Order: sequence, then structure tokens, then C-alpha cells
Amino acid sequence: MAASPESAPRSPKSLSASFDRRRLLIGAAATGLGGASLIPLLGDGVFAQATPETSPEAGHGGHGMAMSTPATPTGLGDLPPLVPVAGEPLREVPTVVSKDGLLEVTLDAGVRETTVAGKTVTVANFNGAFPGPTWVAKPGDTIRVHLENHLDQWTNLHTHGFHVSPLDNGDNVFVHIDPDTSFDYEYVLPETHPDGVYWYHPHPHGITEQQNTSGMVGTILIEGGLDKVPGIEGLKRQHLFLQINQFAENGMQVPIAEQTAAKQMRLVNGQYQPVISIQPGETQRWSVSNASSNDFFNISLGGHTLYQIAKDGNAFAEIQATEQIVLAPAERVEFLVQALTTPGTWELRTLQWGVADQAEPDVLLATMEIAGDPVAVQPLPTQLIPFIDLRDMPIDNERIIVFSPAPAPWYQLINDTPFDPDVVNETVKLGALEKWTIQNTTTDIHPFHIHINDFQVISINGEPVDAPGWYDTVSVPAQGEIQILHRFLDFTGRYVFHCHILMHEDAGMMAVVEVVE
Ligand SMILES: [Cu+2]
Repeated sequence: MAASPESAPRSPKSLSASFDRRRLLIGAAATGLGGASLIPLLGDGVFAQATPETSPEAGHGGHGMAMSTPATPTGLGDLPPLVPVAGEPLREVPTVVSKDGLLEVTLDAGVRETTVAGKTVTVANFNGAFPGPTWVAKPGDTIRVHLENHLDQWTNLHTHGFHVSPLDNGDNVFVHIDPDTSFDYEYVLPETHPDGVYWYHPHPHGITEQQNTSGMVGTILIEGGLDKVPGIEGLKRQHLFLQINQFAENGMQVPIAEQTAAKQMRLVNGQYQPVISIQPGETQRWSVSNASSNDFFNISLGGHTLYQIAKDGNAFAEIQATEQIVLAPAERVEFLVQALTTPGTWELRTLQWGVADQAEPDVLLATMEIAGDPVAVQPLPTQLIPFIDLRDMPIDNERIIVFSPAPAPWYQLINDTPFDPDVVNETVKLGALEKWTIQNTTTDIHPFHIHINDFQVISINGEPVDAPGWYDTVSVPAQGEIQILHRFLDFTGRYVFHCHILMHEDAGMMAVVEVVE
């Protein structure tokens, strides 16, 4: 890909293409360039065959990265796309629920047939399902995950948004689970853990985008707090887990480089344009999770206001009425929907959003069908759950974090440095309250995410803001900056912060923070 340092790293789509060309070549080499049989298609279309140990490094410090390979299209993208089944009732993803303080989950990673958009596809996933099972737990619970890796590349797991130990077999993204091995994670949730919507996904640096896109993902629900607020308690919940992928009509996943916006499907719980049922006047509690690797959604429900109550597993202090909610990759929101009192059908869409390479199309996600017996309209809550306003507390330290343009094609940098798992970029004292200024000198929007400890946004582009709650992911405006306050509580150890556009993360836009006594 001909690219100047100025332009190449700013383009998510073109960046993705360059990565996938590398994948295709590796895949083709490993499978003998067959292309006609199922096995080479699996190697090319679903996953590269390379592991970080076998991938040539191109000298920018990331595991699993390889560059500068020419295009070797497999042509899957030229095949007619899978014809999805639209209009099915929104399905509930199967749950696994904690019992007596313990949740035990087995995740079996492998390339298997599963149902997407009502059709059988072959793709990497957990337990032959897309999305993976929804975990349901409470603060104070212990979650044990037995992860078996039947992929032909390494993997690991991240519990996005959890405030748990990053050490050992906790939320430790430095773990490598090699092919045909397994690993047992244990996450001990503090009694004070915020309730809400979280999610799990792989975090193997260099190949996170492809494993996430393929579908090794699922929702985590932590019960508590908001569930008991009058006006919310007892409401029917709808969880909408959003992903983007493209399949050929033969059910094979099209390599990301060959995917086009016109043929990609925006999936809700693995379904295509499902139908969400609600009664006239009924209030429901919806969550929307953006589990896509690189894309933003701009959520809008025709004829209805969205009454937002939470984001990223953190309750808002007050309900916020809005007509649109932009969701960066990895962000989750919860809002109340109060159906009109007359029967009808309304569209849940993602509206056009963004510019240049980050432009997103206007697409129907689902329809909401108001039908059945009318329900008395109930008052909406106003006050929700107060959060600790960190602006009232003394700041122990300040740092400047810069998402910067790359000096060579495909680099993405933080503070002029690509990710190196063996280097600690920021050392923080346990318990410290820090103010971070996160600057973005690129022309892309980059969603900032830090593991283990959530943060409070206090300014955007120099203007003070009153955030309604804490977040774990937030967009940093192009050529702009945000300021956040966060405390590094309870857990020592190394973990990471990064851009959650996964192709940027894979390209090095990630750094290590170590919390020390
Ligand atoms: Cu980014």
C-alpha cells in the first residue's frame, strides 16, 4: 500500500486492508495456496495460520505484526454475499448465571459452524455460538473461566470494564494461550463492583481485530444497583449486542480486507434486522453494546426518545434524554424506551456519522413493533445512582498521553512509542488520583480505553464538562484533547490502555501502565 506517514495510519479501512493482505499471504503459504478446498478457505478467510512466534516482526515492537506483503486476494469478497434472514424476533442470547457466589464458564475457541443472520456460517467463535454465552454475576462473585484454545493461533481473554486484579490469572492480557492448550482465569469481583453491562473479547496483540471480528465475544451482566431503582426495577430488558461482519454465500467469512460497507452486515445478537416487541405504553430497559472492531454506531429509534441511564457498566447520576447516542467501539449504553400508546412499527437505525475514512452509513439495525395490550404509562425515574465526583478530591499526579500520527505506514503510536509488552510506559502509585490529558494529533477519532480502573471525563477540547457518570471508553476528538480523572485503586500490577479501534491497537496504539505499592 502506497502511503505517506501523514495519511496511511489515519485510515481505518485502508489500514485494515494492509493487515489483511499480510494475513492472506501467511494463510496462503501455510495452506499451500489451494483456495479451492474448504481447508485453505478456512486458513485464508477465517484466520491466518501464523502465531506471534512464527510471524516475522517488522521492527515496531508489536507481537504478531508483519508488514509489507503484497495483496493476494482470495476472491471471497467477490462472491455473492450471504443472503441474511431478516425480521426474526430478537433472540435472547443464552446465559450462564452465578450460583452461591460462583460463576463457572467454559469457553471453547475454535473455527466452527454457527448461525449468523439465520444462516450457517463457518467462523471462529466460542462454543460454536455467536455471540458467546452471556455471563450473569453479582458484585462479590467469583467468575472462573476455563478457556480452551482450538484455534491455530494464540489467544487470551479480556473482561472489558472489570475492576479486578490484572495479575496472574486475573484480567491479564499478557497471558498467551497457545493452540491446543487451555488456561483457567479467575476474576474476583469486589463487593463494591459497579453493576451494568460489560463484555469479554480476546486481546492477543496483533491479531485482536480478527479474533474479535470473527465473533469470539459476548456480554457480561453484573446485577445490582440500577436494577433496584424505582422506575427501572422489574422492567423488561433487551440486550442488543452489535457486531459487523461479512460472509460469502457459501458461509465463509470474507477477509476483513475484502469486506465492503455495501456487503457487510450490521448484526444484532447475531441476527439481521430482528424485530423487538413492546406493548403500547410499555417502558423497557435496553442495552446496546458496540462489539465491532473498528466502527462507530449512531443509534436512533424513530419516533422515540432514548432515556439514557448508564454507560460502560456505570450508572448515571440522572437520567439523560437524547435522540441519538454515538457508540465508539467497545462502548455500552443502557437507556429506557417508552413505547407510544398506539400500535406501530418503528426503526432502530444507526444514522450516518463521521467523515472521510471514519464515515459510517445509515443502516437499519432492527425494528420495534408496538403491539398487544396497552400498558399504563409509568413515570420515568429522574435521580439514579450518584457517583464519586473526583473533581472534589486532590490530584496526586498529572500526565499527558498523545495519540500521534505514525512515522511509517501502519504504525499507530502513544507518546511516539509503539506498544511493547516488555516495556512499562507509565508507573502509577497504588491509590493515586491522577489527571490525564489525552491529546489526539491525528485526523481520526480514537476511543481511549484503560483496563481495570474507570475514569471521569472533566473536559473536552478545553471546555469543562459535567459527565453523568464514569466510563471505561471515550472518544478523543480528532486533533483535539480530553482530560480525565481516575484513581488506581485496589490492584497492583501491569495492564494496558489503548485506542479501542482494534486495528489501531494491533498496530501499536497501546501502552503499559504499572501500578506499584
Ligand atoms: Cu485509534
